[in-house]
Amino acid sequence: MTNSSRPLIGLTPSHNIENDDLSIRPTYIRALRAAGALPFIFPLEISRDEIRQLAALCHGFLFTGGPDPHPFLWGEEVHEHCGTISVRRDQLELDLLSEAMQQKKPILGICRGAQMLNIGLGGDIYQDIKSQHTCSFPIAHTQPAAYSVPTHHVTVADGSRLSQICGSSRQLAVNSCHHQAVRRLAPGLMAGAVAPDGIIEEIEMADYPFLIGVQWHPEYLWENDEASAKLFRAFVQACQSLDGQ
Ligand SMILES: [Mn+2]
Repeated sequence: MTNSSRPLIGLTPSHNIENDDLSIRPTYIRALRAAGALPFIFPLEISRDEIRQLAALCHGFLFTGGPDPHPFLWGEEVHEHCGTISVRRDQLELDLLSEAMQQKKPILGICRGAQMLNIGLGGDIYQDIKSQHTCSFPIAHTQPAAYSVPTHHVTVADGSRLSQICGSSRQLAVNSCHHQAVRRLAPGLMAGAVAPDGIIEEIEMADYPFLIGVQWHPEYLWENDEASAKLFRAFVQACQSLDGQ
């Protein structure tokens, strides 16, 4: 990669199962470009060999937000409050995770993306926090405010990659637009941030170039929130430093 070229980051698309359209929220594109990357979107109609070929061109991967993974992936029946499922998107993301990790390339997961990292590595998720997770003060994880407004806090774990990236603050104020969440952590992952109700809001792998999943949406916060901007910059820097390996 020359000095003038930006690290190429492959994003997983949203899949509308009604009309088969693929889409991407421009907030992801803006956040990555502001951090110095060149983003593009993966197709769904693609073979495993083609995923490997495209992945080899990428410097990093962003697993984006979206609706609900198929519970068969972790051996559960579909809960009555599980949302829309795209089997083809699930499959792309599981295949891409496998290829990305074989190539030891940086990975960032956001919301559903974080959950897919955990599922792909052998963990599982709550299909519906409200129905499956009880506590004395339930937090509004589906927030009653615009996505650009933080509505709950997370406590960052000492010694986590997230704490190195975000600096001194042990508490981060985050937005929250999810009804599912990581339940059982996959082997090799740790919780780098937890909400006051005990919901895991960040996962990371210590023994890997860069693998972080956040349950919140930093792509709606980075313009006014230094911790979110730092997260995107750290991800893109990890993609850049891969060059020459
Ligand atoms: Mn939340």
